[in-house]
Amino acid sequence: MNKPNGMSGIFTALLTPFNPDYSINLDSLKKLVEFNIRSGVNGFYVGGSTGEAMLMTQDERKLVLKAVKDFAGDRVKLIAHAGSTATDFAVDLALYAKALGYNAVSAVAPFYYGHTLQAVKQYYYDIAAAADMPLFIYNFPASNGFGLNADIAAEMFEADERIAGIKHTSTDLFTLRQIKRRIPRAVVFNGFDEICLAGLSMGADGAIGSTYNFMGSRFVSLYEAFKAGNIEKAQKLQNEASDIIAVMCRYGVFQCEKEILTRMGIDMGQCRKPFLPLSSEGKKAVSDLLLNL
Ligand code: MN9
Repeated sequence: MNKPNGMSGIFTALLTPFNPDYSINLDSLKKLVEFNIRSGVNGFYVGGSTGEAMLMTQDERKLVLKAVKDFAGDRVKLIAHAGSTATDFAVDLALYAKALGYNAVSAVAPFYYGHTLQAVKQYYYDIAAAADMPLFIYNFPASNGFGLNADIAAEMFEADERIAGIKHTSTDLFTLRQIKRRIPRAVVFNGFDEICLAGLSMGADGAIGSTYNFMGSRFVSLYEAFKAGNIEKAQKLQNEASDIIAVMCRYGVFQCEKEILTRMGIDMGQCRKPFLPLSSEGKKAVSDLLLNL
């Protein structure tokens, strides 16, 4: 399988807007998709951590995958996150995304049971074989203890050519570099927005992140500045964004993102439980942030 086309640049890890009763708010989802496409992002990562997919039923996850494809069409690249605790659920979602015309699928390692490395690898091989399309490993060690290193990655890319890339949600950028060095065909996305520029400078092909929901144009400028060799401009954009993200981390990243977008005119609702609602201090902090956006 060849390197997938157009899989680079800034990808928004889409939030899922909810109605007051916590059902999915499709009107707002459409607005969010349009707003992000207008901001110039290259693609969407749909149904991941940011999308609260782990707090949704299988049918709801499919509903979001379908709605985003309907709204976005072929205007941007689409990666469907299909990861789950059960291989069968992940395969079901991957097949659904493929039928919808998604460009790639991705999956976080199976969480909760603390599986053996052998079992985790098999989970990815099963998804790749069933979906028969480019698969991005979602490497997020802090969430499930499974951390990809260059040796494991090299073995997996060697074993299945459909394994196309990695969403590297880790501050270990030496590992990112080692992966790029060992596996030239690997497409690697940086996963923490606060180190986007660092990830790019260590060889990432692009970045997938939650704060791009409302700061997409800023990170597109950062990416372009980096590519053009204008590091000073890229650093300025990163540092300003990092100051904003630092405040958000204190009060809840997704809650703050939803509050910001709601105040910008896209009604995002609350995060699902067990996320707590944004505190009054958090709302005050968001008001201050909005003045500087
Ligand atoms: O998809 C996001 N990862 C998680 C990427 O939320 C686990 C990031 O965008 C972070 O939300 C962001 C703040 O830490 O970098």
